[in-house]
Amino acid sequence: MHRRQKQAEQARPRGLLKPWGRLPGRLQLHQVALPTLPVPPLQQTLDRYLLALEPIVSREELSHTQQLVAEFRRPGGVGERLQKGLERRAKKTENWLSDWWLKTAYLEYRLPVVVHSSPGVVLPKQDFLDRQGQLRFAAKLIEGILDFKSMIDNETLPVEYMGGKPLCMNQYYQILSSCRIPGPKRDSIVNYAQGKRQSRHIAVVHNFQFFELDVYNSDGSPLSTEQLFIQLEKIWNTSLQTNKEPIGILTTNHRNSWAKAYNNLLKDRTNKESVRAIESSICTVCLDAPMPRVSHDVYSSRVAAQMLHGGGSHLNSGNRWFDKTLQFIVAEDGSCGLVYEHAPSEGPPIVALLDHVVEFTKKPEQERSALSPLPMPRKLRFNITPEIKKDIEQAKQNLNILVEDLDVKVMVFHHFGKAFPKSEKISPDAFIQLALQLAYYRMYGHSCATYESASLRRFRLGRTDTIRSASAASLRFVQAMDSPGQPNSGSSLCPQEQEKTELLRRAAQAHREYTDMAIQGNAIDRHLLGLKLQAIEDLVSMPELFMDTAYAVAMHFNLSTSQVPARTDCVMCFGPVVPDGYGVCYNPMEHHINFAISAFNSCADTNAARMAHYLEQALLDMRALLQATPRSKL
Ligand code: COA
Ligand code: HC5
Repeated sequence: MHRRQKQAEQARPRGLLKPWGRLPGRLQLHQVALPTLPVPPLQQTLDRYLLALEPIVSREELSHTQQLVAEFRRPGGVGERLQKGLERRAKKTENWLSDWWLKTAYLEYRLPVVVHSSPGVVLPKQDFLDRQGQLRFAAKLIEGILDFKSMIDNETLPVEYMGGKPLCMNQYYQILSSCRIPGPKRDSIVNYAQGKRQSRHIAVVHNFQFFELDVYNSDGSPLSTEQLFIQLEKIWNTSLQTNKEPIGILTTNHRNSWAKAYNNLLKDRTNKESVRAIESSICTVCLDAPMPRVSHDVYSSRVAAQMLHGGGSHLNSGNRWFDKTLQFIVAEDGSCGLVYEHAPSEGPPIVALLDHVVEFTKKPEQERSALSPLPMPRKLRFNITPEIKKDIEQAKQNLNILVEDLDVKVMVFHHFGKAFPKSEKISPDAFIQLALQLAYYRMYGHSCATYESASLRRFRLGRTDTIRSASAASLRFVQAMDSPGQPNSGSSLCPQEQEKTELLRRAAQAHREYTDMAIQGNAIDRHLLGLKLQAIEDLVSMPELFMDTAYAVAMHFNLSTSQVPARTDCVMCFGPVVPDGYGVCYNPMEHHINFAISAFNSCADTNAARMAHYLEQALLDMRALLQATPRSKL
């Protein structure tokens, strides 16, 4: 290594992810030019924290928290001390938050990745109905993935922009050839994207049996669709038995249990080699058994659940390695999609890859060239000891309970899409978030702490912050929406309708302002988390502010939501983050909106289909309101 480069390497701050070493030259230049994530001013965050509590806690709780905030913020107090610590950290690191976030939100989170962390994506149903069609589509899909990979490898992936600002591209370099590894207290991520050990194979799984499939020719060119099809057929034909142990089900367990089972599994050399082959693969392709037939109206919800968890140990849940960052799923009945392990990346880079792959699958196949025979893909063998068998049985049981507990409802809202709010000069995202507030309020009679993901990718190594969609303005709007009308005072337009419209517009404006503040790095959630983690790092006693009931209420997100726009007409889904909450993911298209709503059956108070129903009604009522009050009359 060149001396100066070596010095630069050594000077680099240490972190869990060390992307700089991996990024190629041109991108590195792009990355270094990105701004670093700011630490917001302490007083600003505390003021905004109190505002955010207003719609979700009682007056008494709020006044108690006001006192705690006053204590925390006083000159020379603990708040200032922690803030200084954060500012020092920001000077020393590429991004003061990213390693902390990765650990707190993912690697140290102990619940199973299935349902609790890994999102699923349902792609439009394909029109094949048999194995030939399934394998041909899977082959095309793999070719599309390799095409996208070549853009990453050659640095031809265009830099993305949001609101005219260039975005951090680091996540694209973390999604292929990577895998999560369970650990007793904290997991880790391995990445085989570059260097000598760069991956050349994918892992294919069929009937719970894993194979290592080399996807490059000896001259380095990717295999063609035809070649891939032949290789997939070989895999299929050597994995016809359906009585195999679903070894992959181990990855669905609680992380501590899985970490123990992992150690045990890897004691055997054959097992270790097989696990390494899966971990180091570019991605996994799961050739699934068909789902049980269901009626048309529950089909889409059932597929979303399939993508999230595989349907249970008797169906396809063992046909996965859930720690693998990217798993593409192609079932014999034409349903297909993806499940991804969330730690290395947010949804948008994954969806950009999917959009590319889906478009690629629509291209006509290229001219067939003469095919030289390829070696048989390597079957990955596992020796199952009685102890491993016990771990598998335990994992099966836990997974089946989780599968039974998950309630998913997909709703394609087809009355209108982004175009309608735009025509009313309202941000579509704000409109949808307000509809969610209205639906929740109508169901429960109060507002709840609401999380919406905001991208921090304007900053180097940025991930997300939280848009708190429940605001004083949203509460005023939802309360007004169903209050009994005043008698019409003779004008053609009921004055109350006008007032509601104004409240809707103001609340939408407030949401848009919060969004802008969040994507500029000035939201409150990650800052508060940073102050709390700084307190832990400095070994000062935990400030009372973080042990307060109101803080717990604010962090208990009964509505956990995310907008993930895609060019493909796909449905994206994830689980709730609290036992009595909803997960709501939406993909707003121009003339319709795809929603997936999740809840837990074990909670008597939540119901995904009911929420979907109220959401549909809320969206329709809001449109009717706006249409009844033309803007010119306001
Ligand atoms: N009048 C007319 N049009 C408007 C408008 C208004 N008042 N406000 C916004 N629009 C338009 C926008 O120009 C945009 O147009 P386009 O469809 O041509 O691009 C469109 O409406 C959508 O804008 P909006 O609904 O306001 O949302 P957004 O695209 O700005 O997205 C977030 C908001 C929060 C989703 C986005 O900032 C973000 O952070 N995305 C990443 C989230 C994420 O990472 N999710 C996954 C986590 S894993
Ligand atoms: C394919 C869609 C994936 C969306 C996943 C997502 O939104 O994850 C959120 C990430 C974040 O940091 O906000 C977390 N959330 C699912 C809990 C909203």
